Amino acid sequence: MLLKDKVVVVTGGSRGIGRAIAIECARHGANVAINYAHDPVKPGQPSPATEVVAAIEALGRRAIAVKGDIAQPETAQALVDAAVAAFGGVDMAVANAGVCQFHDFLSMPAELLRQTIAINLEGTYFLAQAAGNRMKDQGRGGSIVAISSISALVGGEFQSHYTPTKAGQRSLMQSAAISLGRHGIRCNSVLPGTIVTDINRDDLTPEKTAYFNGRIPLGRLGQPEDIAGSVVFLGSDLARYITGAEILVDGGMFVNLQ
Ligand code: RM4
Repeated sequence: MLLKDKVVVVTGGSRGIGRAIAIECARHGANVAINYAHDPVKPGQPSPATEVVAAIEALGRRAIAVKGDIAQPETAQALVDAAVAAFGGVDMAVANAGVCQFHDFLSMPAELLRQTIAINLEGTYFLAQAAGNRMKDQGRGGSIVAISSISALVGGEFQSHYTPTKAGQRSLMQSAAISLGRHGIRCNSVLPGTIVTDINRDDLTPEKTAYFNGRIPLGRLGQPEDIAGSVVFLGSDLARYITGAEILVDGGMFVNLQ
């Protein structure tokens, strides 16, 4: 119960890492507002956003799902406003929404570059700003966490549009930590390694999966649930003196040069 009665907002919270974070926060006692951009319905199944809300309610907590494109500045504000209306405030904001359409550098379309920056980096900026203002007005501190990546530290051949956004999120948390420290608002990053989600399902061929499993000291690719604990920790009072920092959650992949 590290987040008992806290209010958490999570962008991109209907699937993948965001979904696992939303549910783990609820397991630790939080009420949760998730943002999602798309909510495709498959016949006979609940939509992803509906499923996350139901999973949180099954844990005895409350949840709402708010649709919106996080690249638009007003989306983050609307998410914060919805959390305030439903649950009375915001204590933690998780900038998780992100895209990575793998693409060659020399032929990168300007549109794909700009869209990736708009969602991953600008979306994080707008959420930190909207949540930071609300937390400042509440006067009880808060925690902002960006879901960056191991790709903030290393390059990727087909990720030249994406790795700068991940480095940028980490840098943004450092600067925001300085601006918001005086209000008791902590800003940190989590850097996941390779986590199996919809974002990389096509990229992770059986051959690549076997290669990664061999390279990663802990012997396997990550699952979304492997990331959630570090986020709960950063939102909790256990992390009360941690700001402007980052946690690499990659099974040891980064340190294994060979
Ligand atoms: C990560 C890292 C992973 C990749 C995802 C899309 O940050 O580069 O290897 O699968 O991005």
